[in-house]
Amino acid sequence: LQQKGCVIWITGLSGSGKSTLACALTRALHSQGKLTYVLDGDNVRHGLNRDLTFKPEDRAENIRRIGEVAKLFSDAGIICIASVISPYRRDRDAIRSILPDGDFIEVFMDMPLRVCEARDPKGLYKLARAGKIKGFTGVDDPYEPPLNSEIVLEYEGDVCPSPEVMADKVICYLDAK
Ligand code: GGZ
Repeated sequence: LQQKGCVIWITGLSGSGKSTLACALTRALHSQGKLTYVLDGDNVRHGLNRDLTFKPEDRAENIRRIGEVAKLFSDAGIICIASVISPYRRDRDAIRSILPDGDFIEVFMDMPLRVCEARDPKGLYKLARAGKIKGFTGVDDPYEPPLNSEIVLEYEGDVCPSPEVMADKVICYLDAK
């Protein structure tokens, strides 16, 4: 086998750019001939996880299932990219603990809430502020930032790096390993 699998776990607020990064990362890895698979929280919630709500215990189950599936891909030698809010530290650490050392690479989209909220690509923050969505992460539900993620992507000065630049940082990390 040419390739070793791993799990790249992208965590952060809604609108922080997780899915966009997952997409850019996949493109970049494909161009190097690498096999990848993206598990996106929002997509998986339409199929495998359509029985789950956004209550803490359902978020935990969402993350547990995505983590288990990601592990299967990783075992098969595929680079699995999970883009999920995964707001609770405990849930993320549980995935880390089921993977071999070094195979869980946590990427923290450290974008300020005001920026995510200003982007509001689906208008969900607006609905949450209006009380039409309850328990929205960052508004009236918690987000626990990672304490020692492998990679932190943040504003440089006051600009957000492009998805390609962010993807490059992740790839540099993978290459260095
Ligand atoms: C957070 C919510 C909520 C609530 C709907 N809280 O930015 P999006 O729209 O496209 O992606 C978000 C998605 C979050 O799913 P995850 O599986 O990543 O969440 S978690 O890890 O917490 O289980 C958002 C939308 O669903 N969405 N309601 N209340 N995000």
